[in-house]
Amino acid sequence: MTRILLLGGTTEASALAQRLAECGADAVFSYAGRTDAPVSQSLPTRIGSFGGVDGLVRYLQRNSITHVVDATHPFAAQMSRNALQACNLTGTSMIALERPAWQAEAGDNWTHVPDIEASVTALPDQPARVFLAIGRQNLAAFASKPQHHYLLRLVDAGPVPLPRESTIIARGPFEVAGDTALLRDHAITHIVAKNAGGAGAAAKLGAARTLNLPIIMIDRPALPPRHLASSVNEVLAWLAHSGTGSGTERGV
Ligand code: 3Y8
Ligand code: NAP
Repeated sequence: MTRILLLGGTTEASALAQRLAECGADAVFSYAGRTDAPVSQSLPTRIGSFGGVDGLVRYLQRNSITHVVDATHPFAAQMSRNALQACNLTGTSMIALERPAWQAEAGDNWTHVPDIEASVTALPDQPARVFLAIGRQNLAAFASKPQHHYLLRLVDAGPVPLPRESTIIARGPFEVAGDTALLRDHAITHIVAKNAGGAGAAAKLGAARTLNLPIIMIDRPALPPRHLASSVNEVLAWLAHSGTGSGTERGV
């Protein structure tokens, strides 16, 4: 009997959840509980961490999970590493739904950096006005350059560790027109972004192109080799062909 654990938190995960619900799949959606009120899903949903690899192994065993789909964000590297390890330990089938990295287009002004710390170093010393479109978890690193005015976009309100900042509370996905107006209204001179891929966070790339602004692009953390899919349909085909049920059961 196929039972699916869908590790979510991205637009693609939500789209896959919808498709699984439509075909009556036996699946559960998982959020980390990082935001106060995550978007509701069309699958039964669990919220909160598993408790490391051991906790995830116990979860897989206790819930008779046969397939794991890792549709987390490319920067959710710890979750992805844990999922791979737990699935190897329990012999659970796993696939990762990974969206392609963004590529700079002709005329774009991107500086690639390997991590958050390098993105701080890449900022100028002269005071600038910086759009930090990286969420909340990594803001503390920028306190070492307090001379800049930071425009922050966060999912939930809360204290931020930066002396000069303006905060926008918004949950994507975002549009180019809205991001262009935002960057212009705040006289932004630099953008820091994670190479998230996908459409949900791509609006700022188009806005930077329109306004001819430089982007400091944080490359994705490296992950161990794993079975990859780049679309929802590819995951559904994998589930249909690797399902363990007899021919008579509803495929997914
Ligand atoms: C909790 C679930 C859906 C999923 C939507 C996508 C698109 C909108 C764009 C900017 C960049 C950022 C951030 C972002 C985007 C989608 C997707 C995506 C970027 C929610 C969600 C959860 C999170 C966690 C949150 C992080 C933060 C990152 C904000 C829900 C809305 C910056 C990543 O306050 C915090 O602690 C926020 C933490 C991890 C990165 C960070 O380090 O701060 N996402 N984002 C998930 C969970 O609990 O498991 O609340 O509804 C999901 C989405 N965020 O179904 O429509 O698919 O990427 N999320 C980045 O890409 O740089 C915003 O502002 O331009
Ligand atoms: P992370 O750093 O890789 O994960 C840290 C720990 O959070 C994991 O080890 C796990 O705890 C728990 N966790 C993460 N994702 C989980 C999930 N879907 N279900 C249950 N537990 C989860 O992850 P993150 O970067 O904080 O991302 C957290 C969530 O936000 C993920 O769902 C991700 O898809 C979403 N998100 C992240 C970003 C981003 O920029 N990082 C952007 C958009 C959406 P235990 O080890 O204790 O089990």
